[in-house]
Amino acid sequence: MASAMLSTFHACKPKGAGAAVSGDAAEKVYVAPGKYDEFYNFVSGGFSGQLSVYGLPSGRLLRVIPVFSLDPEKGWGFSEETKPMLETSHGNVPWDDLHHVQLSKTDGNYDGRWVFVNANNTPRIARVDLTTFRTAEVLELPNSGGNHSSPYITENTEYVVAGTRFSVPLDGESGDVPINTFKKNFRGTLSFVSVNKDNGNMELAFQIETPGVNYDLSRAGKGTSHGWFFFSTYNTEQANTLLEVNASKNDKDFILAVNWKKAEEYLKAGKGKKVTGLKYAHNTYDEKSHTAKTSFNTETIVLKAEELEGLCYYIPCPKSPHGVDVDPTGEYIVGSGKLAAVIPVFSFAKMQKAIQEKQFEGKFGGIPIIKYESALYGEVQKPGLGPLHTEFDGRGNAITSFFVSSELVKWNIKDLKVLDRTPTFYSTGHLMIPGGDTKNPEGKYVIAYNKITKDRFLPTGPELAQSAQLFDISGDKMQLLLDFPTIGEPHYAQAIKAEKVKDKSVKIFKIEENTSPFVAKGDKDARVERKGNQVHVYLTSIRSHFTPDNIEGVQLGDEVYFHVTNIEQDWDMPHGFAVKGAKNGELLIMPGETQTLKWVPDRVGVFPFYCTDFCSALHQEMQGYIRISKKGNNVPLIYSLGTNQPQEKTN
Ligand code: K7E
Ligand code: CUA
Repeated sequence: MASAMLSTFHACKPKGAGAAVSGDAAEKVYVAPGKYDEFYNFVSGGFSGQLSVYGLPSGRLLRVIPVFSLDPEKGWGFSEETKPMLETSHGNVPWDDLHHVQLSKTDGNYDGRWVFVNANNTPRIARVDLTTFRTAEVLELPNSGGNHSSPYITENTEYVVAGTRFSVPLDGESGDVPINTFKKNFRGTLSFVSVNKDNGNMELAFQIETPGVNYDLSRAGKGTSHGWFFFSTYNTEQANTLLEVNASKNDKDFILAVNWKKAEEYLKAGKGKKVTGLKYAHNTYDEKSHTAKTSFNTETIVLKAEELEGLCYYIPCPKSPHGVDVDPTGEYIVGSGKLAAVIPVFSFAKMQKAIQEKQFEGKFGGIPIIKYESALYGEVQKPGLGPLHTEFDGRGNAITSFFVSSELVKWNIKDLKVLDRTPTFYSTGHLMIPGGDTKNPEGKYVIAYNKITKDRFLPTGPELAQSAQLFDISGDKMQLLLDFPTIGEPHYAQAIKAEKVKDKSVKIFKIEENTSPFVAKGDKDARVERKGNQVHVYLTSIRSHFTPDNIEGVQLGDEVYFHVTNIEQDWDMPHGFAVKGAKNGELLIMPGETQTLKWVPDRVGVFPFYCTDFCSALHQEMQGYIRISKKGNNVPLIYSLGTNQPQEKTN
């Protein structure tokens, strides 16, 4: 039994793997040199911990935005200013696993302000600002382990929501319990993070505590179902070992429907329990001082699902559902059971009626279970093997990705008939239609994000790039247009019309607005100061020199802080900074910005520093020296530019 089930879990290679694309495909993805793409495509980097940005339809990589991992291309996590962004209650975490991408929404459509992403391993949500394409904020989540059904957002970005993948003993209690007491001691939490409408700032508004299961994915209701949130669950068996067998026993797991408007009422009525003694990090990056800071929160408010009537309901859903997706109207909720032979589509209206008429089939952990048939709109029959995720084309159709049978399948939401299927290469995870989770999808393309590429690209050793495959969906048949490799593993992705973002892009930081305590706004501010064993070097950089470029009088045992201000006020004119032997990497500094490299010299000598970003014809001249002397010597602290000329005679 178990082995038969397991074998279905491995991907099979579709027939026609070498299928040629049709003649006009190249034309449809060709973006002429110097022309812009129509969409920005934000693609999760999976185990890379980063978010990458591609143009569509060209598939050109435009940028990798560092979020949860160190990034030497951007200096992210290396400069003193950015280090706090990786801070957590566990200390500085240099690498995480990013799965899901959510563009901010107003009235159920993308508004082009922010992108939210999740860190799976050490549970966090980040907000990326789409004026700078930089991470502006990171919030750690307490009482969570494996932040996977995250960071899905409500239709006006009222909340960013995160369900814990792993149920765990809660942080406020002793976690020192036998693992096989899962049923008794392990709890699930759903975190509702509020987002400030003006500046995007996140705050953990409340958490809902539920019986211990695994939460996989989630989606907000919209339109008719606005005010509700849906979470897929698996491991309702509450197993704590060999889950591939033990969490696949139940014929049906659940979709948990949460009435978050009701949660707000309960909070107002004082039904939330304040939990103290927690510790979770909140990191913010200020673009005026170009500096991040970390603060730690200690409290949250918890609503207990089983004690609050009308807050939560379970809907049975076949076989360990992965994705749960809501159509553009908000009426249809699609559950994708990884091991199921059908795709169930639930009706929000029927679900509401079932609640009113108490059409329940008992309770799970104190929460009512709505009868499957009472909430079911219908089932898509024989769709494929291993359905994972569904997006919507805005013309009444859904497209579902299939991992095991490696295909995309298009079906009609009303009559649940399969309309078209196309092979993918191979083992598609998420898929994405631009605007595919909004009220108004742009049903022009679908992209399959594939786990395996095998023979699709030139071999590059044991690991091949994961890939995205772009299909035209404007006609009846899906038409493959393009393969392009991705950074890391693409899980979810979203795409937005370029014009909603591009003109808001920041080009420079105004030097007069720079409030860094370490700024040098011009050469007159450039200087070197000693404070005990700390030496602070305030450098400016401009094409093509640093001020100062000769520094002497630093001793072994000193800590040197290079505060480099790029005083250029020109778009696309960064300077870099590197000093020999620096164990902490390098810097890359944007126009008008100040960044700091901490350097602890480990030997006596003269060490060159230089600009790492080819910035002008005289970039190779953009260099300097710092002299390190023995501790306790009497070399005076001096610094200069252009005056420390060569000695006539050497001795
Ligand atoms: Cu890759 Cu959304 Cu983490 Cu499905 S999840 S594939
Ligand atoms: Cu500055 Cu090269």
